[in-house]
Amino acid sequence: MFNIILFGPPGSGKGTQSEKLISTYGLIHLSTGDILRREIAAATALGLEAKNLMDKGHLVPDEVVVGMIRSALDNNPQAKGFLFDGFPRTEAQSIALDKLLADKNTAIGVVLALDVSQDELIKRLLQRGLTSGRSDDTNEAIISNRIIEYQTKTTVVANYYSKFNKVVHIKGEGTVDDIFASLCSEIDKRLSN
Ligand code: B4P
Repeated sequence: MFNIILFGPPGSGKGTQSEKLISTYGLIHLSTGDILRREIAAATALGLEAKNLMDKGHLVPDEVVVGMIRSALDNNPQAKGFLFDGFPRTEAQSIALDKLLADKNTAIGVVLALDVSQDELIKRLLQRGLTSGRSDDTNEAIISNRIIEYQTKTTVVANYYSKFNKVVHIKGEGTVDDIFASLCSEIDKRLSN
């Protein structure tokens, strides 16, 4: 099993690159953002709680997202590997993920961190907001909150995995195909070892 965390600030290209990576490597895509948006669309109790937080640019509580990931891992016993997109977002989520994977005799193989400047992030998210219908993409103040949440709560995830030498930084600006090639090169190096 080979498991990857695709890491980076909101708008760094995680969702975009995930689509390409899962079809190339046959991984199961676990995007906590996508799972939460499905809960919102289905108007579940969890979705209503999540929408309230997401619309302000805040993170959803750790126990909620960890529970979602636990179920997804349990529901895919035959997976060749998982691509975690937008998860973990806090140190508590990182510790919980490592434990869930250890219980299944596996671990994170690599954390691929997309580096993108703040100006570019804001530009991309506002652009996406024109068509995505996502309420968290249309307002610059909410986008700024998401970036602050990332800086205060999520950058620690890279520090956490750096202690285990698992983090590789990738330039996240340029064409989607060039960034994809850089990501594949790092994955291929590890798969051939
Ligand atoms: P997510 O769904 O994870 O959304 P995101 O970080 O905004 O987007 P992503 O980074 O995947 O977007 P992409 O770059 O692909 O989270 C949404 C919210 O859910 C969070 O704010 C939080 O409230 C909640 N949540 C999710 N997970 C959570 C967790 N674990 N714990 C707590 N709360 C959680 O795309 C951005 C745009 O850039 C697109 O329009 C794309 O076309 C464009 N783009 C991509 N690559 C480009 C390139 N190379 N050049 C130009 N444009 C590019």
